[in-house]
Amino acid sequence: MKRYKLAAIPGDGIGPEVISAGLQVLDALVAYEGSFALDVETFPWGSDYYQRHGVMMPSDGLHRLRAFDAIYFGAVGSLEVPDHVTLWGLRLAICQGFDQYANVRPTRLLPGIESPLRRVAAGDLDWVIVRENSEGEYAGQGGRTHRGLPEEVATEVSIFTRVGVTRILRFAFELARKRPRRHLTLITKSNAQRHGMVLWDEIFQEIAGEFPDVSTAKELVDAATQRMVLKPRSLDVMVATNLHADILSDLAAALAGSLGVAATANLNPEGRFPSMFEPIHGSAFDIVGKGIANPVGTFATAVMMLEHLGESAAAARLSGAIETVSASGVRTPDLGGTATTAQVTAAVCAAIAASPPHA
Ligand code: GGG
Repeated sequence: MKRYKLAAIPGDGIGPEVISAGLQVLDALVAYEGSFALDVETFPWGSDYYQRHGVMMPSDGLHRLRAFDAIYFGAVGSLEVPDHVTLWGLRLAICQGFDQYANVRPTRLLPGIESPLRRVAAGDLDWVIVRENSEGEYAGQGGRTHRGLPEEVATEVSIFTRVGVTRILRFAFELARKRPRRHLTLITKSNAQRHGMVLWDEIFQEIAGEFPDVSTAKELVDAATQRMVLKPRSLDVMVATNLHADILSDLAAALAGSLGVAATANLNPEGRFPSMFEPIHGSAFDIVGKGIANPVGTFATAVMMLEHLGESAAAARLSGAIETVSASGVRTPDLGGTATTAQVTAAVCAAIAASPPHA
């Protein structure tokens, strides 16, 4: 029997609630499949850890995670610790430390969920946003001088390297090639940002020649937002910088009903380091402890993780169970329902147990 080592980092806010739900569903899946096992170790890193130790994770944190096959991450962000400290101390420390340069964010309308867009049916909204995840606006370059004085200066420098841009664009083309529509939209702001964004345009043009089977389009990020709202069917795979794609994927999730259903994978595609899987939502302080956090994004994240591990049959079963429960109307309040996290989790576990065995 195959055994996978899984590091769980529930993190902050509703992170522990949704990761606990995700692990329950994974347990149900493992029990049903019987062909693989997950050895889970949970790491109590995050803002509470910071309050006690002054760091979001210990200095040997990456070294300890290195031996795992995958990382299952909840959320980061707290009312007590500044956001830039929590983000850089944990999520970005792992993404950048493990060179997880490809952040994949699929969005699809689940059965029974109504989009806030009028006249949008399930097949109309089926996108994957590829977010560059190692540099760009998140390069961490810049600084502040003359603090507190009227002359104070702050710089936030975006770094775009040929290596970084080439590898994410090639990744996006490869991904687009595997989808039925084979269409890739490059999203930049190369009219205003005339250095880095023009480099993206040029490299995109160069690489497109290697993928004659993938149709392409280019869109400025502002225009992309209205295309997503007004002509959702015209989009398939989108690729954009770290910041642009982060913003676009929140919009995408909202158009699919709720941030609570959206999943993401932070991939080191070459497998030199473990990859990390997380719901795209943050810690959602407003609902912590109420038992109503939507666990569907964390379940969909588990689907991506199982696919990454090579457990495609289990991934398909879990995906089917999520759809069954979504169609049945068992939903948390963010989707207009009245179910609790525990009720959605129990319904997905029951749907797994009731699913037909593999042919
Ligand atoms: N599970 C995703 C998460 O916790 N995100 C927190 C956050 O603030 N992310 C901002 C970013 O990654 O750009």
